[in-house]
Amino acid sequence: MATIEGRLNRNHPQTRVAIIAARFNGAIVDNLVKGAVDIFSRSGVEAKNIDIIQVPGAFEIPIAALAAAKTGKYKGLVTLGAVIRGATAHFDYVASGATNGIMTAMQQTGVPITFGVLTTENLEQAIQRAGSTVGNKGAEAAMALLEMIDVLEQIHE
Ligand code: INI
Repeated sequence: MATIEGRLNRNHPQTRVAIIAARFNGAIVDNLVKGAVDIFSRSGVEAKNIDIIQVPGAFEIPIAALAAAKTGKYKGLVTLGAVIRGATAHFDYVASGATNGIMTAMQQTGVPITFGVLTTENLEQAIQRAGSTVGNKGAEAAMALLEMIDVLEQIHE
């Protein structure tokens, strides 16, 4: 019997990744980016191998993720954004557009893309998930990405 699972203690000096970050709700997203970069740095991903791709809002994340994934340059992508219900009537469209588009980009390319897009009822919940009381979802998305990169490499071995 063989069990394949991602090793979190692996060093990643050759791993190249990109972070796709929405500028909308930038104060929140900046903290998600910091959390993701911190995890990558502590896992040995070199700063020169981390590209940060800025897009206007969460709705634009999928097209940038698809384009980045198609280049073949990246082992994986982290997507970061904050969609806050109180801020807009079109919350559901932006949130589901981002979610479905990111999943489609991942399925079309086979490149792992993790989901660090907050979808919250209000600003308070977003702040909590961006490095205060409920952890940092950017850091979690970076950890999930490193795990998936390792799982996929082992599947392909
Ligand atoms: N984009 C977000 O990332 N978060 C939001 O909460 C948000 N709201 O509230 O509207 C938002 N809207 C912008 C959207 O992502 C697009 O950038 C815009 O519609 C232009 O296509």
